[in-house]
Amino acid sequence: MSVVSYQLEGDIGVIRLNNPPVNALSHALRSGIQDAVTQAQDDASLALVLMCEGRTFIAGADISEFGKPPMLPSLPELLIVLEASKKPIIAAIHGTALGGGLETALACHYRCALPSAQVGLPEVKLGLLPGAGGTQRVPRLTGVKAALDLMTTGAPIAAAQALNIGLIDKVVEGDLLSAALDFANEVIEQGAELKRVRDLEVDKTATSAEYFAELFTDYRKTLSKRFRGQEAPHRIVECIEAALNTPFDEGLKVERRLFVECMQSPQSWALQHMFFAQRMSSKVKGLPKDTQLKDIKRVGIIGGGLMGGGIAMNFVNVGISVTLLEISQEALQRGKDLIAKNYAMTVSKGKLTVELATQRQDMITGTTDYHDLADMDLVIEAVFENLDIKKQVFAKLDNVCKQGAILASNTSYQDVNLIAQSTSRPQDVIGLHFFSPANVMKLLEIVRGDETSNEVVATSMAIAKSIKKVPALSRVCYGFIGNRMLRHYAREAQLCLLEGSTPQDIDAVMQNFGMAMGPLAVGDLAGIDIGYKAREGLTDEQKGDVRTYCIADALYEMGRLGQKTGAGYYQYDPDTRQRSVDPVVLEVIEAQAKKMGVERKVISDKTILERLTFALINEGFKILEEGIAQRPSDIDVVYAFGYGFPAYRGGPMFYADTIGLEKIYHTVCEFADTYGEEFWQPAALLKQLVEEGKTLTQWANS
Ligand code: T1G
Repeated sequence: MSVVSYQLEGDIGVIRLNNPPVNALSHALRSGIQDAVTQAQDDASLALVLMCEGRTFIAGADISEFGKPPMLPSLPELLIVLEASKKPIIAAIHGTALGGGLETALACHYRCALPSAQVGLPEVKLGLLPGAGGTQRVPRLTGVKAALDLMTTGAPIAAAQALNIGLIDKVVEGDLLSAALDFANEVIEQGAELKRVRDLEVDKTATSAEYFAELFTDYRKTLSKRFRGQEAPHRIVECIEAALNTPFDEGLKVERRLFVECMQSPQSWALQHMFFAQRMSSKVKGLPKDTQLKDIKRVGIIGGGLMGGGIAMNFVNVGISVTLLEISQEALQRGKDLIAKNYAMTVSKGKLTVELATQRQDMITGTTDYHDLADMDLVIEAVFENLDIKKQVFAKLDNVCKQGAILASNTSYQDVNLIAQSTSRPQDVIGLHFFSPANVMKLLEIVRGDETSNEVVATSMAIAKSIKKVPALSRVCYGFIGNRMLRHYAREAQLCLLEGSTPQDIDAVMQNFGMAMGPLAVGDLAGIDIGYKAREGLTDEQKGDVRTYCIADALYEMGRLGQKTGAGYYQYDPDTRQRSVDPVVLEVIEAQAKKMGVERKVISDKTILERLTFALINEGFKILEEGIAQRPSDIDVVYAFGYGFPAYRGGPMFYADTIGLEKIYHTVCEFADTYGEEFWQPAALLKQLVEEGKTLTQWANS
């Protein structure tokens, strides 16, 4: 079936695009549009309508074509053809007109949209910028400030707002084609003016050159904080400055130059990798296409603490009712109060109305009786991280829940197989590991046990999508994907501390690398008591080398648990929670080093970075060779969405290919010589790929 069709409807030529699933501007689509517009120049039509079949207007350039040899017409060339049309072209928008899609609409002479439509320029999320005239046309319609906001956030806006800032001309009700034809006839009756955006000037009324200079300076400062380390946002500002200060065609040249720079940047390759990685992670290898999904209408959650309450919010936020079970009315009330506090915070930020917050909380029913879970379609246990307690909970669930209910544990470490064996239905047991705060963090680690059924795995993936999480499937091992790798990253942070660094040295290196927070600040946020208590149940052998936790234990024993006690690796302002260096910590570190017979020496930033990131990567290779994770990009999803790893570096495994596996392998071997093979055993898969001269991406695609 042709991706572009053209036919006359009365005096109007209608160009219909049909390139599922999102009408991305593939080469075929670009050629088809160009042919249709060219044909229409000489036919009986008086105006043209450009619209799309399927669920949305054009959602952008075809990202799958990036990096391949360019095929003409390019999108910028096509848009020049559209704008030069002798007959007015009306873009009729539904769904999401994004990126090159919105740019196509802007090259048309008029734009109309359904009330439910959204428009946006999300290129910045791919490390790019609108490269088909968007940076030059948008400011001419909306002014500079709205253009800056639209392009640097990449966030879509509703049709009404787009109308308000001048991006579209009309919001139309009812059938889109009929409304667009009516609009086109109106345009004809009013003289069929060719309103080319390129002919407009950026509005400078009542604003001085100094105002704009200051605006751009302030904006750049804000962007440096919000998009720390990222290049594309700053290039967008440069393009918009060009729109303000130079003629249209000059501005297009600036845009083209900077767009090409973005396309050639490792940051963009990494963000494009993440775009596909987060869509790939919900696909389960070997799962039959016709696997039945269970219908999840009622969800039970056990435990109304920080995690349970956050998990409950995910479900009521999408209209799924929750029964929240706690051990007492007091505990239940505490849980509900915590949820109420979370919603109140969202309402105070203007992100939610009071009515909706109330409506969602009303969908949470409290109970202290397990029998109230009998009809639940899914029950998620979020009790204390102790295997025996979890086994007891699942044994109770096995007794009360209906057949076919999914029994899930929010455990972050415990063996899902052992939990499943405490029931008569291991095929219905799975791990759904949420990340704190559970109502905010996007990652959901789905842990399949040896006996977990395909239906339960497939339904869990569907649940993740419905509650707007990004899933990653893991097999059972200690810490699954994320926390297992984190132990090695944290180990190196502790050893660097003991051997010569300070918390601020290490955290500065990792924050400059792009991590949301450094490992020691994260330790203070989570609480030093968490690790201490997790170690309490372990034998000395299980605890591992005492050097990897002696500092943490010393701080714990001093009552320094982190933010919750106002001091940990740092000290915290009681009001602002602002952290600052605490000289006491260095004394603790030096005392432990002395006790361990470790002579402290300065460790370079480069060594700190390589020890922490290569430890993470090496363990990631082991997770792949053991089949714990399905693919390298799933590990990247885990780290970008669960641990604050910079998406513009593509996640730890993509980053490994960026550094080069040979460099990593040889450095790991050097670390083995320097720091001992106990910690630095090169992964077999890493060694194998280096010997074969393959990248991890090539291995994953083989
Ligand atoms: N190109 C190619 N494939 C795309 C695509 C695109 N732009 N957008 C989506 N897909 C695929 C996606 O991989 C998935 O495939 C399927 O469509 C459904 O997507 C010159 C250079 C439109 C809001 O960044 O934000 O234009 O997994 O699962 O949740 O200035 O897709 O089924 O095989 O996300 O309903 C700018 C990206 C490009 C928009 C729909 N545009 N897409 O969300 O479905 S750069 C974007 C989205 C650009 C110009 C520049 C979302 C969506 P599969 P989905 P969804």
